[in-house]
Amino acid sequence: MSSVPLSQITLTDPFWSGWQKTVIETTLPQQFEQLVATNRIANFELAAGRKEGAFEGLRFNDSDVYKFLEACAYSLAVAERRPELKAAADRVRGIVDTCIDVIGAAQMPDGYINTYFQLGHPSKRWLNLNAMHEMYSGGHLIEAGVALFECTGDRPLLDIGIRFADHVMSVFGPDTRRGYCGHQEIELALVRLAAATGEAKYADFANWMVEERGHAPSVFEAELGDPESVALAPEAARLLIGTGEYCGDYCQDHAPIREHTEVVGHAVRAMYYYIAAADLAADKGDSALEEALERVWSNLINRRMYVTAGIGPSASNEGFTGDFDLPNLTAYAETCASIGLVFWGHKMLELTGNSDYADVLERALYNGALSGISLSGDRYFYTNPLESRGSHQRVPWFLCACCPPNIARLIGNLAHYAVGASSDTLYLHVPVGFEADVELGGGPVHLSCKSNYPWSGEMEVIISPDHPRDFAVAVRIPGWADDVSFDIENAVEEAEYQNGYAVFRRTWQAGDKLKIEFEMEPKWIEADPRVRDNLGRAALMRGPLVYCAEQHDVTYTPQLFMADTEAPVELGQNASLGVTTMVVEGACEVELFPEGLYAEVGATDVAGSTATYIPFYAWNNRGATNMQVWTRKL
Ligand code: FUB
Ligand code: ZN
Repeated sequence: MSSVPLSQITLTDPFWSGWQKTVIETTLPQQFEQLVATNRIANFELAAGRKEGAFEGLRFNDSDVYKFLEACAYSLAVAERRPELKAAADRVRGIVDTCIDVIGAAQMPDGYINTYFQLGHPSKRWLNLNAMHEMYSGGHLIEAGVALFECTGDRPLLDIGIRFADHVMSVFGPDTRRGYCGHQEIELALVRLAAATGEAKYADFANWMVEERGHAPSVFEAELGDPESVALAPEAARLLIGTGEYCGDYCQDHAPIREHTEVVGHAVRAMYYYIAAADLAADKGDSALEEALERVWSNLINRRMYVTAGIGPSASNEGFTGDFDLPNLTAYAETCASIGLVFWGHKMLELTGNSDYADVLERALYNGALSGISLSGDRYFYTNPLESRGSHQRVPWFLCACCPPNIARLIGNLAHYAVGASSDTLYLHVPVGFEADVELGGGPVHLSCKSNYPWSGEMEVIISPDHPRDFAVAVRIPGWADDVSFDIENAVEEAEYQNGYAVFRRTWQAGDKLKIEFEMEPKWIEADPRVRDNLGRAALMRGPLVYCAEQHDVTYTPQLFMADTEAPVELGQNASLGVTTMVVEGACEVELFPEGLYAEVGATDVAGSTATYIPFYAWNNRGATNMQVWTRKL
């Protein structure tokens, strides 16, 4: 199973086609303005000798430019099939060319590129792998180069990435110097580079780094004994606990990957690490590595993930704490971490074919990741708490701006995660609407899927091979759907059920119609009682969407609500947000506590109320206010 190249597929459902339009027309130009205003582009101009001055910003700011370029690549591919986006695409193309020109000029003759070091610490390269992000930034460069090459056929950025990769491999390797990336990223990028170039050496090198990590002696521990290395990033001392003992949890350097049992440390690092490992496990058919990944995945999904698929509750390590520790108000749940979960879930899906991974991918996509961007496409959340007392608010940019370009690249490349294909099967992982032209069963097939997901569970796929042919259409049955029905017009529908997919293998003729309906009833969800913050509470979901109550729609503070989870839930519309709402009519009570902090039991008055819930991803688009996902049950 692999993906359908963006040149062969267009998303057509109003939801995602709308988001892709917003990204190319609004998000990318707005992000470029920020990259310029914050001197991220200027850093390259300085390194290229085109300007005088000093480096500005965080040491991994180059990566934001690369990730932005990757997002541009996908949007350009999207626009190629959508003529109405041509003007926006031309603008983006101009921005891309400007960036590539200056990045190429900034690269050093030996292939090294990192403006932080080139401008401020030219003699200190590769001294502190743990904290300095040289491989991380370079990994994003490689990914951007691969994406532009794959989406537009252009080589210049790919070649810059290749020169950097070759440089890294001239410094590190099994026969030269032991090393791996403090913030995993280059591993997964090198795997992509190997696939794009056909050069297995890049995947072998990535494999070496993935496997070296966690074996004693730790590369990062050794760096802590080198004063020159420590001087570059004194915060690397966070890897020392108690009496000064090294603890590699933060960067998944605590044990060799095959021994991992729990997801620990910094959430984005963990996701990016396991993405590379899943790719390598697939390439090599390595079942022991696959088992290790399944173990860690199970710990994450069953004990450490929010209902929104936000992950990493703690701000102190931007990551994981312990099992069932999922506080709502203080949830860190970085946007990048949920995006990483979409990516890792997709790799696990491709590795195993099991739809459970698509369930999580979908949950992260429509909730924890999508909440990272405003409906207007130019404001962002870095953290995604499940409750707010009115101070949490999206902003146009961050000092540490990893999340904005990450959400732009996710949306641009969405077809990659939603639809898959093998030589004889089309997979609908997420029931998006699309038009695609793919090779199936040995010839071209046009596929058209009409969908109004996530608002409706009804879809219609029209399958048109150039002549009647045998192949399969495999439709994931979402974990949230209690009832599903399929209908093939003028035929007896017979599906085989495999790994959570309904597989229709038959001789398809031009114009054949497959109708799909997933029952999409509102549902109240409870958490395992060991999640103490959610005791006695429930969250409302419909289809893949988690809902929340936002002060704008209700008379009382959502935190005071107690909902009758047996009462009927009416569907409504919020035209300004463009979302389906859910209304718990009159079946909600509000506690009116007497004046003062404490009162005798029974002194509280109760008022009947109606609660309106909106999708979690759509909150905070009408100003900062109180919000809550988990409502107390009556
Ligand atoms: O370190 C690079 C990025 O910045 C991480 O992925 C985020 O968590 C933020 O710390
Ligand atoms: Zn981020």
